[in-house]
Order: sequence, then structure tokens, then C-alpha cells
Amino acid sequence: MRARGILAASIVVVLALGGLAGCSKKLRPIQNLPPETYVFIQGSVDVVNHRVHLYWFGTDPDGSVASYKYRWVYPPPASQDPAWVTILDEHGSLRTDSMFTVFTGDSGEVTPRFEIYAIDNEGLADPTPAVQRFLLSNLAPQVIFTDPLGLADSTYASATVSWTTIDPDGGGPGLHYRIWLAGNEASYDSTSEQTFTVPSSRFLRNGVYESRRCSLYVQAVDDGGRRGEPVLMNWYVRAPAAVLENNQGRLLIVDDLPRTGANKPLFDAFYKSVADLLPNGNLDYDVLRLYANPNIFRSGRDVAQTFRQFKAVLWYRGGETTVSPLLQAYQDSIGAYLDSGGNLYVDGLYLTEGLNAPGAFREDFVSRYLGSAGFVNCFTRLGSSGPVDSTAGWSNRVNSRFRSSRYGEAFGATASPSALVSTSGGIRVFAVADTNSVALWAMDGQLIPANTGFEAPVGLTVPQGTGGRITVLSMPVRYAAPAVASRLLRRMLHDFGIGIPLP
Ligand SMILES: [Ca+2]
Ligand SMILES: [Ca+2]
Ligand SMILES: [Ca+2]
Repeated sequence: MRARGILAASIVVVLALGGLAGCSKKLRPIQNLPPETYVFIQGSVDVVNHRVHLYWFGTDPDGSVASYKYRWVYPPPASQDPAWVTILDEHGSLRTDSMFTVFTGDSGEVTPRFEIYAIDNEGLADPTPAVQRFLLSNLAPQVIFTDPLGLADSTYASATVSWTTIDPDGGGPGLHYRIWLAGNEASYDSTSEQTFTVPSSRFLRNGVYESRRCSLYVQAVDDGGRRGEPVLMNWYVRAPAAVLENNQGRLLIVDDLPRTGANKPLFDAFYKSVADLLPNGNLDYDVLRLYANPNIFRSGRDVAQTFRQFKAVLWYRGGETTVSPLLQAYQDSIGAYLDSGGNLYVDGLYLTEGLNAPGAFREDFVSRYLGSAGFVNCFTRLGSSGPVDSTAGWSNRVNSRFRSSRYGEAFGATASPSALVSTSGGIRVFAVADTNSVALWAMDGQLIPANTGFEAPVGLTVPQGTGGRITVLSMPVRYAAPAVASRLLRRMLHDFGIGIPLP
């Protein structure tokens, strides 16, 4: 009642001045009359949406209306004397209508009243504000997952979910979402986006990552404060490895080969045989088969958060003559992992993009993380029937000779890859700044077309500023015979400091 009290007081003052004038000279023959205020809505008043468009106007018999003040008064226990709010348009001018979003909370129905009064050009207020009572309704918003993970899916401690929302009466600009894992409702995450990546830390139990089924809830809260029914998604979350050190597994092996393929068992067995040499054998690493779990990475954060649960990542593509969509899409997150001290080994064809040569990593990734100014190009036919042109794409023959001065191995290739349709080969020759970073050389004249007169760096191992390392071979190491390939891979992984013993 404070505002009304002030109004009453000002009226008394005006009357007193008027009375004083009447007793002496006629300083002011007519006292200022107050304005009158009217409010109305369009349509029925029976039950109105909680977002309501109100109109009002005021008249002043001896002047003009200068401004309006309004308030919403909710039924008790809410205050019956909330503060008045001055309403003006964005230019500070008089305003006579507005769209209001009324807080309904979870009841879905509320009976507030709207009060408004005009103030005239001499600052005098309408002593009897206009009042309109309402029965306002608000329907609950509902979340629907657009791409839920299922019980057959698994992730590490990271998951990205997206959803759409149905709110029959809008939802408005205040619509937002609460997200929590079962048991953590009290400390939910909030977003106004319709997608969310659950932070790894939310999956910790007693400070540790565990393999277990997880339940994720998403709940919409609309502009009226009404909460919808939480929706639930169940899937399986894997600990990085059976044996963890500082909550990390030693190695994540990413099998980026199709489910079927003539040489797939050969590659799978080869990488496993080397990883099994870790101190606790297969308790120290995990294998992610992308073909069996195609939904595991759905955002850059998924990749970054998953990689960070491992000291090192080994990503293999065998002799695939395709561009890896995941390496291509998430290379920035992979770079962030390297920046934060992670170790990455990746081998395969078409790993990097160059002149007339497709590949997953952009050239700026090569310059930033691989210490190379780019590639050494050759001049060859693009595809079996394309034009002859400059290109970064090279290939090799069976028995092409390769050597690693850094790791003290040499071999003749056991295979010669085919080329991606209409392009040159999948091997890249790096224009390295520091030959100490060369992990693998193609010897003089051994590539297709022939690298006559020079040895060609086709694999690099480059330390990163924060203690991490990236090792990239632009052909599968298993093109070497198994014993040599195994020794070479062991030496390369030994550089990561994850406990792979030297041969
Ligand atoms: Ca007046
Ligand atoms: Ca009035
Ligand atoms: Ca609603």
C-alpha cells in the first residue's frame, strides 16, 4: 500500500494548496484534476493463455497522460502489495499495450489481477487504478529426444543428446531445459539450447569412472515456469579401462574400419597384439569399434572428453581408401586433446588433405601439429582416367622400400593400395622443418610416381608443447611384415610413455 499512500498524501497536499489559495488571492482558480485509467484485453476473459496481450489508455480532463505504472498481484501467499513498474516503450515514450508472460509455475493455472494507473503531466496519479482479474492457464512443455541412445549403445563418460520440444501454448523466450543423470537431480545442468553434451565429471561415482548403465533425464521449463515431465534415456557407459591411473586408461584403440573387409581381422589382431604388451595387458586399454557404435561421437566435446579419459589414442584405418568422416569432422577436438597433453597415433591412407588430394586433416592441422609447411607434390594422373596434374597424392608398389632412421627399422611393403576414385594415391610426403621428426621415410625412387633423388618423409612423430605427441603414418604400418611392423609400432608407442616395452 506504500504507493497508494504516497498518492493519497500528494492529493492532500494539492487540496491544502487549493484551500490556501481560496483563503487569500486567487493564485490558482482550478486545481489539477487526476487522470482516469482503463484496461482491456481482446477476446474472452474466461480462461486466457499465460501469455496475454493487454491494452490500456488514460484520459486527463485538464492536461495529458504522461506515464503509466502497472503491477501483477498474485493470490496469497504472494505479496498483495508488489512494487509498481513504470512502463514505457524503447524510446521512453508513452506506451498503451504490452505482451505479458505470467508466471504460472507447475499449477498450470493462476488467478492474478493486473492493475494500472495513469500519471498526468503534472505528476498526479489516478487514485483508483484500473483492475482486471484473470484466470490464466499454461500447458506443460514436453521434450522428445530426436536421437536417443539405446541400451545397445555405449559411450565413455561423455554423451551428446538432442531433442525437440512441444509446448502447445508456446514456450516463449524463457523456455529452457534441465539435464541430469539419475541420482543427480538436485544439481541439474541448465541450457536453453536443444542439445547438450554431458560433462565427463557428471559420470563420476565416488570420484571414479565405472562401467554401468546410465539414465539421463531432460526436462523442459517454459516461460511461465511450468515444468514438463522429464524424459528418460538409458544407455551403457564404459569406464576407460579396467585398470585406471588418475582416472585414465592407458590407451584407447579406435577401429575405424568397416565391419567387413578382407584384411580387417589382420589389422585388428595386429594392433591388439601390440596393445596386449601394456603392463596390465588388456586391462589397460579399450577398443572402440566405430562400425558397432556409430553414434558414440556426436559432438566435438564428445571426442575431446572421451580422448581425455586416455593417456593415448591409437586410431587405425587399415588400407581403407576413403576419407574418415570422424577424423575430418572432429580434428579441432583432436587438436585440443594434443594441446592438453594427449598422445595420438594414427595411420592409414588419405589422412591429410593436399593439392588435388582428399584427406581428413586440413593443411592447417598439418602445419600446426605436424611441424610441416605442407606437402611435397608430384605430377601424376588423377585416377585411372583423369588428367595429369600436380598433386599431393603418392602411392607405393609391393616391395617398395621404407625405413625409419629414428626407430631403426626397414621393410619392403607387402601391399600396394588402390586409389580413391578419380584421385591420386593416399600417401603424403610431408615438407618437414625438422628431419628428427620423421618416423618413416620412403627410400629414393620407391614411391609411385618415383621420388627420384630424394628420400620422402611419409610418417612423422612430433612432440607437442604440453608434453603430448602426435605420430602419423600416411600408410598403415602393417604394410610391413608382421614382425617388423610390431617392432616399429612398439617403438613408436613407447614414445608416448604409456608403458609399451621396447622390443
Ligand atoms: Ca490533470
Ligand atoms: Ca481511476
Ligand atoms: Ca506452456
